[in-house]
Amino acid sequence: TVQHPWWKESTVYQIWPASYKDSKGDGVGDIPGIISTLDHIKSLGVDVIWLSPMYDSPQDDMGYDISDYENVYPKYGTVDDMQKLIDETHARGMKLILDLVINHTSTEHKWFKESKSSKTNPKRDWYIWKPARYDADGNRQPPTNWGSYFSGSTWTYDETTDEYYLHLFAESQPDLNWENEETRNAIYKSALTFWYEKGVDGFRIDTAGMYSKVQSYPDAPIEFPDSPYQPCKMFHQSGPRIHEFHKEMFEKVTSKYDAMTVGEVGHSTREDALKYVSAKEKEMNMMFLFDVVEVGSNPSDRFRYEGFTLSDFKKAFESQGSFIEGTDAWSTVFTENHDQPRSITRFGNDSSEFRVISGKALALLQSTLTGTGFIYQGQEIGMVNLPREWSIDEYQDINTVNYVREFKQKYGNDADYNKKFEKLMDSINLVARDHARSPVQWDDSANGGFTSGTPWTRVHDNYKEINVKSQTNDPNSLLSFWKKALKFRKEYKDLFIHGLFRILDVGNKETFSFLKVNGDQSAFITINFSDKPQKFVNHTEKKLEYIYGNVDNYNEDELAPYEARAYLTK
Ligand code: TEU
Repeated sequence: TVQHPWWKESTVYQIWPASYKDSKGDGVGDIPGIISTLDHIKSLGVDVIWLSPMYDSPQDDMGYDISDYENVYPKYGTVDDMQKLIDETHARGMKLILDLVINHTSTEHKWFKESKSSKTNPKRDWYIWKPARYDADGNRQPPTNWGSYFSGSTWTYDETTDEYYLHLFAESQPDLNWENEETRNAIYKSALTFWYEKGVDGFRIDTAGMYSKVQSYPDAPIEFPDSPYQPCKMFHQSGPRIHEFHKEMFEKVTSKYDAMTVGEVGHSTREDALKYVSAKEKEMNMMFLFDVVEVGSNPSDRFRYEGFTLSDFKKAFESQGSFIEGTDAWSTVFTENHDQPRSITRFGNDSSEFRVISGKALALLQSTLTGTGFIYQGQEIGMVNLPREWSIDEYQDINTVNYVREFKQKYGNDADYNKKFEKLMDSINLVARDHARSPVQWDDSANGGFTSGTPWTRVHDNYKEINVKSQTNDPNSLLSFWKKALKFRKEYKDLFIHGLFRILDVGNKETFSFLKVNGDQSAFITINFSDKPQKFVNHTEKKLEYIYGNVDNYNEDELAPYEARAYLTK
């Protein structure tokens, strides 16, 4: 049998520190809290933990705004706590990867403070500064019409030197200037080497496609006529020098360690995708693409949600994963992360009748697909989106908050504002990032056992019904099903982790059936994605041998609502 690198056959569990487990009662999750749950994570069948940013930060974007790469946010703990987490994770035979946020820093980082202090400061060129433009009436305007991912312009004016700095995300997240070699070396040393030397096993690379900007900084074409600022991905996504930068980072740092790297690229042509993740290119091991998580959403504005069909969903898995076939590249499988809503609400059915069974169907689906698998905290117990009745004030994510502020400015005086706002609330309730950030529900005690204090963000009302403790000892729980699914994933890894993916019923709007093929072996998977029974169809010409499914006493000829089965073909 072929010997594969460890990161290909690993299941990764993502932790969002603020909302995971609070050990001290200040209402915010922390590193000792994580350490106290390592056995839970291990018992799931997880091999690698990915910890979202725990670095020192003013927390404008929950730690994706870093003020010091070499320190830990005090509410989460200390560098010593991190060392303990690394060691305790290793002691259980698991690995730990961190988030690598190096497209931008916080405005509170010392590098930026120096850079903004004067035009002649040695770090001036470490960020991206441009002079103003002036319109016909002599009014000062930003250098381009680019729109930020978090609403408004990508440029903020700074009086000290009468120039604008670039920030693709929040005003407090200035983009680093990757054109400057000294800057790149400082990033490698502070953000990568510092943590590799402490024993971390790799990184999830944030916004990995955005470092190289088109240097002429042109205006973007008008895509949203109702906005002064326009999507500008074409000028910073997979830009002219991006592959050169990744090759350099790999050569100078990553290649020195037995590391796993997964780049958050999101949107990419498949030609570029292969450049990022082909083994021979020596850039990174694998990447996150957003075909699945963004299905039905406008890729430039998630809240312009349009809906999707089951066929779109199937094709999204294919375009996201199958581009590696016949190459030396590798892919990822995920349906949740900290930027996405809960998968049961988004792709399954979160009604009390179908929540658990559709969660199991999604678990079976994810566990039979090719690539390295990722699970997000709370997904293993089937946490669902925040209730629709909750007010907008419960939403704290900068993405949501800024969007709503801009929406009010735009439409606040319209006669039908309330109607417009309720429509926006529908899509916020479906796709906002806040849904992933509500505290993990550990048991049925106050605050779901997340904290003994006042949680920084509201705990979901359903924690008595959905929590880790009650599911741990229940063999029929979603948690127990995930454990089973991850076990079968390893047992049949040639098919599930490495096999080719062949959709069999692409146009069918109720069922999702596919083959996983490896040489002359194959598995047949069929899932009912509707709330009605569907006829069972064996799309293969072969005999089937049942592996597992989410209905115990199943009917040979019929799939129950959200029933999922995996078979070997004979
Ligand atoms: O996200 C970058 C990204 O491209 C998106 O998923 C982004 O969150 C979305 O378009 C906003 O609507 C990464 C992190 O995952 C995210 O949490 C950070 O906010 C962002 O980078 C900035 O560091």
